[in-house]
Amino acid sequence: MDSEGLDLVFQPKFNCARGTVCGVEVLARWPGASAPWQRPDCFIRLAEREGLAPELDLHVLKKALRQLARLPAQTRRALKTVSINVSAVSAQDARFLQSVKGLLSSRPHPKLMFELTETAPIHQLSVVRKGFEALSHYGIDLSLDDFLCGHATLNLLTALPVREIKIDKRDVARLGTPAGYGRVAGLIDLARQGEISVTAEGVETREQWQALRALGCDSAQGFWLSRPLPLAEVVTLIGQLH
Ligand code: G
Ligand code: G
Ligand code: G
Ligand code: NA
Ligand code: MN
Repeated sequence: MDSEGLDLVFQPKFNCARGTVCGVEVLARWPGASAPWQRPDCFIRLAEREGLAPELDLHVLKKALRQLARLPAQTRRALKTVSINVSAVSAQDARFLQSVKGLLSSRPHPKLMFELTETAPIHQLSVVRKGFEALSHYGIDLSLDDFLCGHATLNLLTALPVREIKIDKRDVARLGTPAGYGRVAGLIDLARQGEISVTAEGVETREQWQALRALGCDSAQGFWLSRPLPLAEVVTLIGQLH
């Protein structure tokens, strides 16, 4: 895989109470590939199997920081927190963690959140914990992506310095049913008890957005709020909203 060829899109994240943009999630796209392989779901798993996930995640981080650095300072501040997806494979890779520290200690950077994705199991929890404790000194917060939908368990919530959980779009899609609503309410309660913030993903309807606001969810992403966009279009959107 030629990681130089990866494109980045940025999905705005909205504060549920205010309706304003409170961050962006960086999502990789592989433009040269045939249709299904353009989706990260496909190529991240391939990268994980081939041992390329740390390189890919580092490439995305570098490229995102480069793009963000070109923005005027005021615009950069308006983007608030920048979320980067980090494979569990990368989070267990000492060289990846070292490279991130090297990258961030050498230049100013935005407030970062690393979303630990559950596409691979975590065998070395202590490596991940020490890694994220070290990264917290560089202003990087840890988010658990697709919370309780993949390999990750409740155990991670207490074993790692978690600042955010992300409710997956599969759970958001079931908000309209009593059981689904109850599950999301439970996840939000759980986070509250740990003083962890909650972001819901995959909000596609006004009803879902309103339900999440009523439940006290902190922030949300989804096609109904904004699709993932090139960075310049996110800047335009923020200019229109704020
Ligand atoms: O953008 P899309 O919805 O297709 O993303 C699918 C999944 O791929 C998401 O769960 C996201 O976490 C993951 N993903 C997107 N970009 C990256 C990346 O740069 N690194 C890793 N590890 N995962 C990513
Ligand atoms: O779980 P993860 O962060 O990897 O998922 C992000 C993925 O979900 C990205 O591929 C993004 O393009 C996609 N996505 C973002 N908003 C929505 C939405 O409202 N509905 C659906 N179905 N997918 C979404
Ligand atoms: O509210 P209405 O359905 O007219 O929404 C128009 C567009 O504005 C939608 O596509 C949606 O993405 C966006 N939108 C709806 N509600 C909110 C909100 O509370 N905050 C922000 N920033 N955008 C919203
Ligand atoms: Na993510
Ligand atoms: Mn997710």
